[in-house]
Amino acid sequence: MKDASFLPLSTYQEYPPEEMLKRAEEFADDLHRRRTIRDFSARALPAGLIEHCLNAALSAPSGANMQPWHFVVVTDPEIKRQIRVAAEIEEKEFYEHRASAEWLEALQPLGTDENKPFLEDAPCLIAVFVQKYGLLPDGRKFKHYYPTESVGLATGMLVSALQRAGLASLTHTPSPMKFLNKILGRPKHERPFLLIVAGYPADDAQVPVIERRAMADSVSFF
Ligand code: IYR
Repeated sequence: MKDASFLPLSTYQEYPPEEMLKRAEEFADDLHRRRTIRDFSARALPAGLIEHCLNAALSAPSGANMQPWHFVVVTDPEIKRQIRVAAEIEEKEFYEHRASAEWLEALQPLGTDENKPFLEDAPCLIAVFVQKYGLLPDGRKFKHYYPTESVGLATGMLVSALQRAGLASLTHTPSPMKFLNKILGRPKHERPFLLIVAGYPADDAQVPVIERRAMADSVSFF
């Protein structure tokens, strides 16, 4: 086995207990203020902001530290248009034929349909890909461990970072979304995982009236 090498932990930061509580509470409050939105403004984003949010995502833990992800940031209007056209074709099929009655019923409170103007309106789309395996420069494959879980963690951190930065976001899953590989030139071993739409909300943005489950319904303590 290859020798592991270690260094002293130098980045951990301890806080006094009251400060820990305050930080934890403020962070939770901030995340609870996040709402998925579908009405985006075309306002441009501060330069470098998305890069910082992506940098947060790149800190995610991953199976055997394989970091099995790739993020594609799209701000080019023509590429956004291509993504919208392709997504709306799939979504029309979904709403008219593919979705079960049960699924459509579950989506009813969200008020979604096949029209996806936000894919062009929003200043920034981030396509997240899972690499099913790694590729060495000579083309040999190596195994990735827990790739889906790892990319889920990184994506959650990205969504949290966007919120912390003051941006609104939408976690969008046109289904199927293989068209993203073609439009964005990603290789076959990368599976589109999620399309994140990021930007400022439109002035008249509305959100559906939905509730978050109470802690007692989602968490058990022993
Ligand atoms: N992809 C479709 C349908 C959809 C599915 C789920 I699960 C959602 O949480 C929301 C929408 C769409 O984007 O409209």
